[in-house]
Amino acid sequence: MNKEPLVKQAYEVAKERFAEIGVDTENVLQQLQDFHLSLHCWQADDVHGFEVQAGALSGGIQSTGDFPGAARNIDQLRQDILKAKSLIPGSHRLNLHEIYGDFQGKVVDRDEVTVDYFKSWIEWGKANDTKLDFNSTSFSHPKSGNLTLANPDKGIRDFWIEHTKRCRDIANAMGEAQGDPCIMNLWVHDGCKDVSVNHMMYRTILKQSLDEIFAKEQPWMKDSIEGKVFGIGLESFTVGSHDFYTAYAAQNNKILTIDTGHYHPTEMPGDKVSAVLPFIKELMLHVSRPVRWDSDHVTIQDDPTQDLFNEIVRADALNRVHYGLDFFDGSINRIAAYIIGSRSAQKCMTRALLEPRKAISDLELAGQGYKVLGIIEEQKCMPWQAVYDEFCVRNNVPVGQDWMQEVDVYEKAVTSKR
Ligand code: RNT
Ligand code: ZN
Repeated sequence: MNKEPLVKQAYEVAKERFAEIGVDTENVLQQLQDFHLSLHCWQADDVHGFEVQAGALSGGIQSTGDFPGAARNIDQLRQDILKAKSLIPGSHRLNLHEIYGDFQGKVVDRDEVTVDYFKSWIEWGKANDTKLDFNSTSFSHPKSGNLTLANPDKGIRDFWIEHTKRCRDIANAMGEAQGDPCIMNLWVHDGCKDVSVNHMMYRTILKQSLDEIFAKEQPWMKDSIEGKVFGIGLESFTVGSHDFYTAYAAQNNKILTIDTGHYHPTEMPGDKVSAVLPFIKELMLHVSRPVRWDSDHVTIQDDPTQDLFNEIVRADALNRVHYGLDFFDGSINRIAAYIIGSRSAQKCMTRALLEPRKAISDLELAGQGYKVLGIIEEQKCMPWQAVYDEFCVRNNVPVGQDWMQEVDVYEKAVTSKR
């Protein structure tokens, strides 16, 4: 069924309903067009990567499930990403990890990596109108252990410092080639499984390693740093905690990454936004979904995600936030995972942008508390989905669940044959 005429009608009604409360839906559609996600490459293959010498996933993270069709090589991964992107409205970036280099069958250790192994990615990005972001990779390696950049063993620590410095060079080259800074995220799993006493020492070492890594000026890349509560097997202590990186980012002018799976279960990641933005210029998000722990389930329109985007819009911080995704569910169709996660994030942003911000802010300042509460509650039933549908139509992607047919065709023709 061609839904376009119905979508148009519904949009016209929505436009009037929102205009009545002072919200311009055309303006919101423009803002949505400027809302770029950075799709994480690692949902396509359960965080495996293309190292010839690749071992099992380690570093306190886990992808569970063995749904058939995971990308097994660089061509398959690129094909999957393009398929997913074709069913997500808007234009989006791709976030690569170092282990996804084009190694051409060569064993390249992490302290040997250079931009040569990412040349084909840079070309692919240009050819497919996709800007790249980057990540150093300290997990899934014989030297990963429990401690990398915070390791008191100088040999191991220097190995990871060298790796991370090289990754910054690669990110810088990507940024320069695309004429737009590449954001390089740094997350290391360093921590302790059980009671430990040298916390100050580990954190002091991590700080020193970061200082050394960040010493080189890199004009075409930006550093973001990501903390965490705990990892599997490292439950008792995390060197790079949220507090550690918040302080480091504030003092050293770095981007702070907020991964929605990295906080205590009742802690709201959205509340971090206005708490850190007076001190930190920019944020990177890893939008994910923790089910009981940092399980990295596919993003949905849940309360924490909605609250996070509301807080960004209410803080007038849209241009200070970068929007990465970070989930890796190996138990379902992986193309669908990208589409569901991305479209859910966009829907949360649509709702956030459609809020009559000025009006409720004024009411709050005028002491009209019940009206603030009332409008926010009524807002949940406003026809926001008609605006999102219109966004899909204008971007030539299927409306509603119609994308599923294309995923099924692709599964049958491509992923199920792997
Ligand atoms: C792990 C962090 C980190 C990773 C990726 C693969 O808990 O969230 O961002 O998910 O680097
Ligand atoms: Zn993350």
